[in-house]
Amino acid sequence: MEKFDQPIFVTKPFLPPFEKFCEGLREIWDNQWLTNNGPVLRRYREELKTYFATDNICLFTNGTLALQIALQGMGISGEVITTPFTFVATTHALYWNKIRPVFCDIEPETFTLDPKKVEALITPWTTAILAVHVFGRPCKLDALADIAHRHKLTLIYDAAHAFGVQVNGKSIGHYGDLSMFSFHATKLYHSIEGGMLTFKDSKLNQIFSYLKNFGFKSETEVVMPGTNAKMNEMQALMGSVLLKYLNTLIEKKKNIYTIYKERLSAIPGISFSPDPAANLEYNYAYVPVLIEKTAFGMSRDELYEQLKKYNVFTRRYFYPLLTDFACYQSLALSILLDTAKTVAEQVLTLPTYADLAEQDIHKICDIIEWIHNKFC
Ligand code: T4K
Repeated sequence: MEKFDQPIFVTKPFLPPFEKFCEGLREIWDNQWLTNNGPVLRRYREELKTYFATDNICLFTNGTLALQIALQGMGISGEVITTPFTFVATTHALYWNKIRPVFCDIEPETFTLDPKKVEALITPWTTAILAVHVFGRPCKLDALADIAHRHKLTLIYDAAHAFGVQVNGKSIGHYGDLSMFSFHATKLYHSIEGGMLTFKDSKLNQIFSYLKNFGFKSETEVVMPGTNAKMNEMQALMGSVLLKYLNTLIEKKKNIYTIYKERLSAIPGISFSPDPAANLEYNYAYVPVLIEKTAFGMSRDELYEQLKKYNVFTRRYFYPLLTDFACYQSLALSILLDTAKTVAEQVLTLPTYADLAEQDIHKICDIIEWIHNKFC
């Protein structure tokens, strides 16, 4: 089996035609306005308001700071129930707000927070649930809303992976009290770096605007200890230009996902999450598969290493579990995280990006099939 001539990475940012971006750059040059709530950002925010059908939108320089500010602005404190199967930024945002993360196990099918296990973790100090629509798969929205309502907890979603996802015809950003989206270059949709909050309580608009700009109310008044988390004009321009490509991007990603699923799900030891339910418009942002060692013939880690020899650089999102990182290892666990552990040990995310050629997807599948046949 031949290896690829060039490395195939897990993702590659989608870029608009060069001329399209340059048209917008001309405006920025003419304005000589680069950041601090410039005209391009203000226009982009209006476009997003229309897309999300809400006025409650705030833009940030990245998703991590957006989430940190969300927690600060909503006054979340004490303990927050969250998932260990996510990118480190989810838990770091709690840490920066001096909040204790209480880790709950995940569901085996969608890898999202398991609502059946949440309630037992609630204590008098619990103030919120921070769940993650990991890989863009929605959490159990109704069950989590019910728990949050009954226990008077704030329900926050890390929707970093879920831009473009719709549930019951509504954007996923409409569920829970607040959602954070990441527009990092590696995401399905991006603004080079960037982040966004959507939320229910319109009073938060003002608070978040203060917090992302040092707490300034006017030139001489600072009303809260804010930070600098503003999105700049170049980021806003990229986000605005790419918004027009969103549906095309999702279509391309869906096609890639479908080919992988058709080709690989027949191989023993490789499994995919169940197909999205009828009420869900999924964004196919990632292609996570589980590799079960006995049936496949080698472990996920061995396959990950083997694939590198063919110039295929998959990723093990999200391994290790957050609870295994040095900075969180000492946190006491209230329950076993068996499903999260298994998923973290078996998960492999396969390359997916808009210009990944069909023949290359088939070649990646051929290589995986070949490795399986050779070792099994
Ligand atoms: N919550 C969740 C659940 C998240 O997943 C994330 C971020 C956040 C919160 C925080 O949001 P941000 O503050 O980032 O907005 C990447 C991203 O940096 C990170 O945004 C993302 N999650 C995470 C899942 O993935 P790495 O360390 O895997 O990135 P890196 O640099 O290894 O890139 C992955 C591959 O992409 C590379 O192998 C090559 C390719 N690549 C990357 C970049 C940056 C390119 O081809 N071009 C590029 O410009 O974290």
